[in-house]
Amino acid sequence: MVNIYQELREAVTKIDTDKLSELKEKVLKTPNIDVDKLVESIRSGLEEVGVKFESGEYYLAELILIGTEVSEAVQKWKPLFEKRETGKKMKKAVIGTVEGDIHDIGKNIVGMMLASSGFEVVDLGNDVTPENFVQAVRKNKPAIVGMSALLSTTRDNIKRTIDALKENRLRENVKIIVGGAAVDEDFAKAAGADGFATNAADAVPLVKDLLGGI
Ligand code: B1M
Repeated sequence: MVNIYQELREAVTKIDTDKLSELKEKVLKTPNIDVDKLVESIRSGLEEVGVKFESGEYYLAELILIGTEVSEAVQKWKPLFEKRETGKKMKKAVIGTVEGDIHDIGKNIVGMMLASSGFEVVDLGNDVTPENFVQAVRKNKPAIVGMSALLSTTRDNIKRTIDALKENRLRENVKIIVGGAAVDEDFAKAAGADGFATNAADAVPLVKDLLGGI
């Protein structure tokens, strides 16, 4: 039997917006939705869309369409992420997609997961310059800074941001985690980050671990 996660993955991959609209509602009405499986089905569906875009099967207009649809779905499903709420607010996390990069679906999910685990999340949005990260860290004094990068042309802006934090003597006060399709463990280490998360579900235990197991 096809389950809701498979249906969702297929609707994303086929850019079937009618089916996706139906599933946006169905997900909210389905009891005991597994949020991690939900995220994985849209992530893997979008990954396949990316492959089809690269091979010329899909055009930019289709990439924009599915990107918008999935962003809307994720916002609509926000209550599902909030169900994991632990109650008390803990430490602050400043997050953003780095300069030059407007991909924000993954970063938004990471933000919701952190918020649902008790972090106070300051989301700077996308295309965030190193200077804006510096200002936000100075103002909010977070325990965590999280950066997302999906383009190979923008991932070096992670290092530029970390360097800017160092120049402003703010680096030693924060733990920095990075993620997104353009980065991996080795890149994270070379850029000077404290950790890398392959997916949103891994981001939460990673930050808790970096903060001494809170
Ligand atoms: Co673009 N895009 N895109 N795109 N896009 C990619 C990234 C690409 C791989 C597609 C491809 O060609 N195969 C390719 C990059 C190639 C490269 O650099 N090597 C690409 C390109 C080329 C482009 C444009 C240049 C296209 C053009 O204009 N010609 C352009 C660039 C715009 C810009 O940023 N300046 C562009 C534009 C867009 C849209 C705007 C149309 C849209 C984004 C909409 C939006 O985000 N609001 C879009 C989309 C949808 C994609 C793909 C298909 C899907 C991305 C996505 O949302 N995935 C993508 C293909 C791919 O990723 N393979 C592609 C779902 C999301 C849940 O996964 O973001 O990986 P992800 O997040 C995961 C983990 O990575 C992790 O947790 C998340 C959940 O598990 N994670 C973190 C992410 N951030 C984290 C941070 C953390 C921790 C974990 O800590 C802080």
